[in-house]
Amino acid sequence: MSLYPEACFIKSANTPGQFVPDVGVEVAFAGRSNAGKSSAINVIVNRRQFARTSKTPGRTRLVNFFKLSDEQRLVDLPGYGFAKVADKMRHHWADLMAEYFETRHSLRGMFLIVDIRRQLTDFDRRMLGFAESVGLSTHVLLTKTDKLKRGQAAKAMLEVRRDLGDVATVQHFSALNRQGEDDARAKLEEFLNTPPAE
Ligand SMILES: Nc1nc2c(ncn2[C@@H]2O[C@H](COP(=O)(O)OP(=O)(O)O)[C@@H](O)[C@H]2O)c(=O)[nH]1
Ligand SMILES: [Mg+2]
Repeated sequence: MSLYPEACFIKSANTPGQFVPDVGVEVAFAGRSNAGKSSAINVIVNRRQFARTSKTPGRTRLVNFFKLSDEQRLVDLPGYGFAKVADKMRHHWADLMAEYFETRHSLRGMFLIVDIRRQLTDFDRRMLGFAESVGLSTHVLLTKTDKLKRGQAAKAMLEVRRDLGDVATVQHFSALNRQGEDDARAKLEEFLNTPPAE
C-alpha cells in the first residue's frame, strides 16, 4: 500500500514561470542522471506509475512536479553527468536551479540520490551547494547498495560521511531489494512536516 494513494504527476516546468503555485509543502529529489533517482522515488512512494512518467523523453531535463496528497508535493529535479553536457544547457540548468531554490517557500528538504559506487560527483556538490545556500536540509540516499559487498558498502558510507561532514544526513538504499525504504520514507515524512523557516 502506498502512503500516498492520491499521488499523481502534475506538470513539468522548463522556466520558473511554469512552476506550480508555491503553496503547501514540497520535497525535492535530485541526482545525477542514471544514479537511480526514478527508481528510488518509485520505491519510496510505492507507486509504479511514477517511473513511467519520468521516463517520458525530455522530462529528465525539466522540473517535474508530483502531487503526494493535498498540499504536499514531490519535485523531481533535472540531473545529468556534467562531462556530457553542452555549456548552454549547463547554464540553463544552473539558472533554473538557482531560481528554484531561492524562490520556493514551500520547499522543506532535499533528497540527493548518489550511486554508492561513484561517491559524490561535481553534480552532487553543486546540488548540496544550492541547498546549503538557502539553509535547506539534505538527506543523501547511497543507492545501488546491493551492488557492493557488506564491508565495501560500509566503507563507502564512511567515506561519504567524512566528505559530507554535517552538511547532510546519509543512509544506504537499494531500489532492487528495498533496503532502507522505511528510513527513507520516514525522512520524507519528517521533511514534509517541517515547519517553514521563519
Ligand atoms: N542494482 C540496482 N540497480 C538500480 C538501482 N536503482 C536503479 N538501478 C538501475 O539503474 C539504472 C538507472 O536508474 P533510474 O532510476 O532510471 O535512474 P535516474 O536516471 O537517476 O532516474 C536503471 O537501469 C535501474 O534499473 C538499485 O538500487 N540497484
Ligand atoms: Mg530518472
